[in-house]
Amino acid sequence: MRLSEVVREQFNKNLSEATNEEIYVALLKMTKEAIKDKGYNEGKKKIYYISAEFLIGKLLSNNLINLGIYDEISKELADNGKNIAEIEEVELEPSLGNGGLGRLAACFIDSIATLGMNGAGVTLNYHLGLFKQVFENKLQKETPNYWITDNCWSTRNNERSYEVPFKGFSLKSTLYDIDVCGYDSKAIKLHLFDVDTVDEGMVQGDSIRFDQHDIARNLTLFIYPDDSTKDGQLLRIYQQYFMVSNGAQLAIAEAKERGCTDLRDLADYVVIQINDTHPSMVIPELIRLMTAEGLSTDEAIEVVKKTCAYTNHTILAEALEKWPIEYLEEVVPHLLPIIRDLDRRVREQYSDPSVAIIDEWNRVHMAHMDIHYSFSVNGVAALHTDILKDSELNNFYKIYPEKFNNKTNGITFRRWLMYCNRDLTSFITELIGDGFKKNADELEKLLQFKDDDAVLERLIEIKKAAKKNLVGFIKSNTGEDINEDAIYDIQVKRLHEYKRQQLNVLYIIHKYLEIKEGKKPETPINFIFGAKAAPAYVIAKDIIHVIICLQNLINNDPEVSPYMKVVMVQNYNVTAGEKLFPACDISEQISLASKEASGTGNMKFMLNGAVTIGTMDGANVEIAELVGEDNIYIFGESSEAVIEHYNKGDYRSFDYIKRNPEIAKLVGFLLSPEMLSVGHYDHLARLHKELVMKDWFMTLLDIEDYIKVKDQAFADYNDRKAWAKKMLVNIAKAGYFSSDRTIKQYNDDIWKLN
Ligand code: 26Q
Repeated sequence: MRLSEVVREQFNKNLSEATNEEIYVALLKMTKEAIKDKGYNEGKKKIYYISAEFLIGKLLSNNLINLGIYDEISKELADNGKNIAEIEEVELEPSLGNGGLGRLAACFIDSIATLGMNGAGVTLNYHLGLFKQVFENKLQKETPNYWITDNCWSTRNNERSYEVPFKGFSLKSTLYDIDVCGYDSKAIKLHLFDVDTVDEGMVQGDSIRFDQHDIARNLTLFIYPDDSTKDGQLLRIYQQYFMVSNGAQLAIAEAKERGCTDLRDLADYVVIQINDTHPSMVIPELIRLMTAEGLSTDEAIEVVKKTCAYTNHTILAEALEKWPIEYLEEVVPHLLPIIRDLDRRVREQYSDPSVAIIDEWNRVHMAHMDIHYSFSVNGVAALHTDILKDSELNNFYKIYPEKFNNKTNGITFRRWLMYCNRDLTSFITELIGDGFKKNADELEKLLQFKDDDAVLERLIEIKKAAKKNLVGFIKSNTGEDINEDAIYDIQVKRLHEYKRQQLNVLYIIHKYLEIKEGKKPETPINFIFGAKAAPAYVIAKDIIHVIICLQNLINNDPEVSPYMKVVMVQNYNVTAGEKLFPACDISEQISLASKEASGTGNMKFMLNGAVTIGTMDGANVEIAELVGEDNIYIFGESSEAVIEHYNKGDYRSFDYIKRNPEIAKLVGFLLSPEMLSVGHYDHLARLHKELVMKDWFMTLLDIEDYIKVKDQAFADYNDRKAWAKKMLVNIAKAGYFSSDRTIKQYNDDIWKLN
């Protein structure tokens, strides 16, 4: 049925007379039906990707593209005086994730569907997601992000509901499903478990505060409610257990429906990928469920060891979950005998206390449980996996070398090229045909145009159009006017000290002071940031404050603003990313080497023709190998050198300040009269002190090299043709980072679906 007919049927109107909201509702209905009509992937064995986060973004256009009807629909809309971009605006973006890990899960289910694999995502139906970020008084404020309405992509599935026991009570789940349509293929489901008793009215006003004790009413309100307090941590355990118990019960029920008559054979029907440690309780839960059905503990453990696989996404010690036993006793006492038994078995075999599950302070190390009781342990980029093997998890690697493997992350090109950069996609298709849409390696064919002036010119034009588009977004998002002919230097990612937004800040101060002294850049530069900080992460919030202060100071200074501007995008999310990646010239990937497991924004920028400035960290290393040193700007100390600094404890930021007056000047500027005229003393002073006295993530270690290399990048930009060649090489070499490649590798090496 055509869209105009659906609109007529639903609203008794012509398409040209319908409102954008009505058209959206009609498209939603039409698209949902089209997906259902195509059907779902099948197979004896099924992959359950369990993740506390699925940062799916808006789905309308993505689904239209994957169904192959985007062009047709946008033409029909245009013929009736409507604009598809305005219809897209109607959809609310769910914020079911923090950042990389959640977005990776979303890219993965797109690829699982596209590659025809039998699979599903399992998560929770957070009613208010993470939080919506607003800036008030130059500070981050967190407000609830409502996204569930009568017209959203999830549908209630009344066929599945499970009882989940907690200490003293149990909760019955309700299931909501979102169909994830593959590109030119069938669909899979994202399962979002919920409880009917959840009450959005618990939230206090426009804040993210609520009563953390009333579990039946608050369980699925927010993702990761503040876990700096005991109540917050208990709620997190309630959430995690609710998620995995439902996931495990679902996997067992479906396995039986597919013909599994003996749970000892479960691994022939089910494989569970544990996305970081957040779903780790699925291991004792599966054992509990299977022993309840008559398996011995030994048998149940053997089955689990063949069914579960674990992905590690971080080496930051503070992000590795260790739950106090007493907290688990308070929430899930029935799991404790199982966890203690798993720990006992480990201790019987290995005397090294560093590989035990329960430590001397009675904390349960979730990652340790995963490694002992999964058959696969993977890191998310080559360097990251090497660091796990050689240092972070070396004691485990020595026991289980065969379990460790690398799966370098990837991104779905459907969203991060074909949807968000339609001009570039058409141009690539003109040049090399559309084979790259199914086989991303074909992008390499672009290399034959490396010296073709007309092609390079077009790339520059396409970039310029994307910048123009971003100018409008920035204006509406921040109120700032930015120059469309400037260099676009962009750092978008969660705010964390290890990602070193503060290093970028110091460069901006350097540039500002240079311009003040009369040294003007040949081409103006826009420095663009987007980042949410965890609500309890004080220094991260101070860094946001400093960026907004610089935006205020610099953009309003007539001596400086013609040459540089700074903007902090409010509420950076998937939708904002779709506008930012295509417009970028320089992609900031400047984490302290060894700390960024992979990064995936680096891949999105590269695919859209940005050139990376980065450290040899995470997947930057693989990007550098692929594009070669002429097409990337690498700076800073190596991961080995950084790890050695930590081992020796010999990094002192104060020494850098003492030794180098230039560095002292940049850091000192944070407390200058200029900054104090726009900012809050407490916040500026706290960050200043942190940088001078502690600087745990070694900002000053790399600052000199960063300034030198970044100055070089800005200078090189002025040779437009040479720069366009770098863009082309980056696009051509991005094929490796398709999540289709990643998922094929997961399947070949880990899942082995039939
Ligand atoms: C842990 C304990 C208590 C509360 C929260 C958490 C928590 C929450 C979220 C720990 C970690 C996360 C998210 C981690 C994450 O996004 N990691 C990123 O994963 C990406 C996909 O693999 C990588 O590309 C990034 O390098 C990595 O930082």
